[in-house]
Amino acid sequence: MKVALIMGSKSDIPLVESAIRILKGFGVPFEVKILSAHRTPDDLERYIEEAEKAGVRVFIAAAGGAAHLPGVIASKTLLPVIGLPIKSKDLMGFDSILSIAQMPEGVPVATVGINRAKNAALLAIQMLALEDPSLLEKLRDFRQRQKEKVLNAEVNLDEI
Ligand code: RP5
Repeated sequence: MKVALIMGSKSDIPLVESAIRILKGFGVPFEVKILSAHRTPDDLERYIEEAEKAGVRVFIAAAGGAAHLPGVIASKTLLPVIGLPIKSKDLMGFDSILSIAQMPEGVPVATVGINRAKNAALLAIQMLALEDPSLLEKLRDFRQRQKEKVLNAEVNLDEI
């Protein structure tokens, strides 16, 4: 297992699915858990230890609202933590992104945009690719396909 993807609540699943698809697509071994910094703090702590022992190299933590999950994970491990802010009902995710990004000095969390689950997965893969040439190759192909999609896109003036 290389990536541990943790989300704070079952309600986050739909917004995390695109990260799961990317990790699957790149063939990265990963595990997904629902654990909360506030509702299951002891289980979270135990899981972080287990994940480290199981060979996890990077954590992705998705959370909305007060969104303390990524920061709490970062406080318990020296592995990199990518924080994925989930759009909240009341404050549209501004609370989530600010909470995740504004970590105190000394305990960083790499924060992606609100609901940018795909980017969280890609960033994790880029980290793993530092020591894995085959993953790097897959990332090159991904970027190439992305580039071709943009260059092949056409504006149909009849449809406007
Ligand atoms: C956070 O609070 C979760 O990550 C979720 O985004 C948000 C709301 O959780 P629920 O009240 O839906 O369980 O902990």
